[in-house]
Amino acid sequence: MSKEMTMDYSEKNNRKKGSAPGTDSLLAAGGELHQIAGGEHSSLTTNQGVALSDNQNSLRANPRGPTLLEDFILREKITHFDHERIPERIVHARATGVHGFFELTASLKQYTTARILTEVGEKTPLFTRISTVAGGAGSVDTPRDVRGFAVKFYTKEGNWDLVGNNVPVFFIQDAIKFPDLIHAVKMEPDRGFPQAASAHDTFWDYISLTPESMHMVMWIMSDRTLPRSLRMIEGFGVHSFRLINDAGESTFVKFHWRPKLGLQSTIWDETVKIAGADPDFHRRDMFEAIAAGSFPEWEFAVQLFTQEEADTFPFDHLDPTKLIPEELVPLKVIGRMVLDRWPDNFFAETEQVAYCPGNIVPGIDFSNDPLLQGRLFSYIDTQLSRLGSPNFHQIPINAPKCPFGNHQRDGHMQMAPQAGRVAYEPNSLTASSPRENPAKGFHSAGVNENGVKGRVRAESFADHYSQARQFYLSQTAYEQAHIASALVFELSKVEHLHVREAMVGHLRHIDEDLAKRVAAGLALDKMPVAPPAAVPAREMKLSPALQIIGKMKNTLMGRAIGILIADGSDGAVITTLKKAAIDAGAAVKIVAPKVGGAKLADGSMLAADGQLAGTPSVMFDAVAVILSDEGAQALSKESAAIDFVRDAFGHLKAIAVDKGGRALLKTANVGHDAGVVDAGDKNAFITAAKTRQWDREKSVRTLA
Ligand code: HDD
Repeated sequence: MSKEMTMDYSEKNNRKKGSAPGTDSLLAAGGELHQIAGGEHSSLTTNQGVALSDNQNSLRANPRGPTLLEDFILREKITHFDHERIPERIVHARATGVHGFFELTASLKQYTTARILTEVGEKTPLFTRISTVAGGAGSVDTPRDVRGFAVKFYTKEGNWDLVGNNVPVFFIQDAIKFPDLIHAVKMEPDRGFPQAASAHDTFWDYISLTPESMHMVMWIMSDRTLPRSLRMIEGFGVHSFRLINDAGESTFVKFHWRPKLGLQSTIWDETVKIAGADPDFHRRDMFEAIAAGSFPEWEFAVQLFTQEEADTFPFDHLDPTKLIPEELVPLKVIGRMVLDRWPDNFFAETEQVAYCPGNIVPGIDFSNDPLLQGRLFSYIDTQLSRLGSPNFHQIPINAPKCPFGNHQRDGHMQMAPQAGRVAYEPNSLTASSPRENPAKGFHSAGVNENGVKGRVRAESFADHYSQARQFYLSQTAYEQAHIASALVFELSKVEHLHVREAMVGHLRHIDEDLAKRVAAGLALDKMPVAPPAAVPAREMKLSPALQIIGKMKNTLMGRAIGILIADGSDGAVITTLKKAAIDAGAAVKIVAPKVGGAKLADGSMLAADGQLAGTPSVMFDAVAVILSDEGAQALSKESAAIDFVRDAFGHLKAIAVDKGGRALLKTANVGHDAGVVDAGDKNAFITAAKTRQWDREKSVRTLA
C-alpha cells in the first residue's frame, strides 16, 4: 500500500495546511481523495464509499428471476465501465510512457534564464511518452513509422513540454496542411485499412503532390523508422526555439536526445515478423529493462546559433523540413535523461498525459517556424476534446510539481476546492492571492516583426531536394539499399501507376541512381519525367552523422541473446555462452520446444524462458543453437526451429553452433559465413553478436 493510502485524515489535512501559503495551489487537492488503492483485504466499495457484500451476483427478483433496476451497485459498476474509454489521440495513439529525471551537466547561463538549463546537478522529474504516429492505440509497436518523442519536464518554474520525434525534420512546412497529411496516412476512410502503415495509395498520392515532404520521405524510408528498441532511438525537438538570457538577448537552439545504447534498427523482414511474434515488442522491451534496473538513458544536447550565423546557412532554419547538420553546428551535450520508473497505471498516466508544445518556461521561447506556430494552438485544443475539460492540467500526470495558481475557476471535473472570496486580479481584498510577477514571469523575446500580411510561403522555403539528396548520399551503401528497397516495397502496394511514377519522378531530383533503382524494382517500362523543381538539388557537404550504422555502438548492452536447446544439449557449453553474453551486458533467454525446459546431456533439467513456437529468433540480436545429434534430428522436423535459424541468418545475426546446431543449419539450408561461429569460441561469438553481418545481406535477398 502506498504511503499516500496509509495516511489518515489528520495527516493529510496537516500536509495540506503546510502547502504553499497564500497561493491557490492545486497540489493539495489530490490529498482530499481517499480512494483505496487496493490494500490487503480492504473492502470493495461503491464510488460513494458503501461497502459491497457481493461482487459476483446482481440483485434479482428471485434466484432465476429478472435483475432489478434498483441494483445501484450493478448500475454504477456498468456505467463506469461503459465510460472507460476516452477518444484516442488522432495521431500518436499508441505509446509507451515512463517516468524519469533530467540532470543538467553543463550550464547554459550565458544563453538563458531557464533554471532547468542553468543549475548544474539539479534533477528535474519528467514523464516521457514514445509513440508511433499512424496506428490506433491497439495497433502493433513495429510498423514502419516515425516515433513520437515527447518529454514533460516538471521544472521548478512550470512544466516544459518538448514534443518531438525520432526524426529531426517533418513532412510539411505549414500547420494548415497537417489534417490533410494525417488523413492521407491514416487508414483509408471508406475501407478502414491499412492500420499503422504508410504503404497505401492515399499516403503516397498526397506525398507525390507535396514536394516539401521529400526530405522526410528519405528519413521514413530509412531504417530509422524500424527501431530495434525505444531505448535505441534519437529524439529531436525538430523546430528552432529561442533561449533568452537575463539581458533579454536571444539565441536560437535545436534540441537533441542521443541514446546511450547507440542507435540501432531492425531490418524490414525482421520488423514484419516481430509484429506477428510480439505486437508489444517495444513496450515489453522497455518494461523489462526498467524492471531489471537497466534504466535507459539519453544525452541531451543543443545546437546554438545566432541570427547572423543562421543568415549564412544554405537553408532556412525556420523551415521544419530542414535540419542543421551536426558538421555545420556541432552538438553541445548539456545533460542527461534517465527513465527509471514505470507508471503505476497505464490509463492514468500514459493515456491521460497531455503534452502541449505551448508549455514553455521563462528563458525559452518559440521561433517563427510556421509549423510550430500552428502546433501551439492544436495541442491544447486536442486535449480539451480528448480529456473533456479545461481542468485537464489538474490530472496528477499533467499537474506542475511547483506551486501554481490563478483565478481560473470551475469547469468540468474541477478538483480543487478553491477557497476564498476573490477570483479576480487585481484585487485589494486578499493580499495573499496570486498576482502578476514582472521580475520572474514569462517574457517573450523582443523580436521586430514587419512585412506584408498574406497567405504566403517564404522563398527561402522553396528548396525541397537538397537536404533529401544530402541525407541519401550520406548513408552507407547498405542503408542506401534499404531506402531504395523500402520505396519499392511501399510503392508496390500503391495501386495507381501514376502515383508510383510521380514518386519516382521526385526521386530523380534527389539522386538519379536512386530513381533508377526504384524504377527497376517497380519494373517501370520507362523513367518518369521529373516534376518541375523551384530549386533543383544543390550539392551539400555529406553528413555521416545522419547514418544509423555510423551511430551504432559496438556493445551487447541492452541487447538480447537467445539460446535454442532441446533434450540432450550440452549444459557446459550453454552455461559458458550464457555467462559470456551476460558479462557483455546482454539479456539471455533459453528457448526450448517445451517451456518447462529440456533434459540436458548430464540428465539435469534446464528450464526455458520461452517456448520455441512462441519465441522466434526475431526476439534476439544474436542466437546460439546448442543441440545433441538427437536434438538436431528432432528439431529438423519442426518448422519453428527451421525458421529460427533461417531468420537469424536472414536477419544478419551472429549464430553460435555446436555439432548439433550445425546439423540444424544444414537441414535449414542456411549458409556459412564469418557470422556463424563455433559455440566453443565464446569470444568470437560475443564479437560477432555486437554487430549485424551486413555483408551477408546480398546472399539472402535481392535489394533494390
Ligand atoms: Fe503533433 C501529438 C510530435 C506536428 C497536432 N505530436 C503529437 C505527439 C508527438 C507529436 C510526439 C504525441 C504526444 C503524446 O505522446 O501525447 N507533431 C509532433 C512533431 C511535429 C508535429 C515532432 C512536427 C515537428 N502535430 C503537428 C502538427 C499538428 C500536430 C503540425 C497540428 C497542426 N500532434 C497534434 C495533435 C496531437 C499530436 C493532434 C494528437 C494527440 C495530442 O496532440 O496530444 O494535437
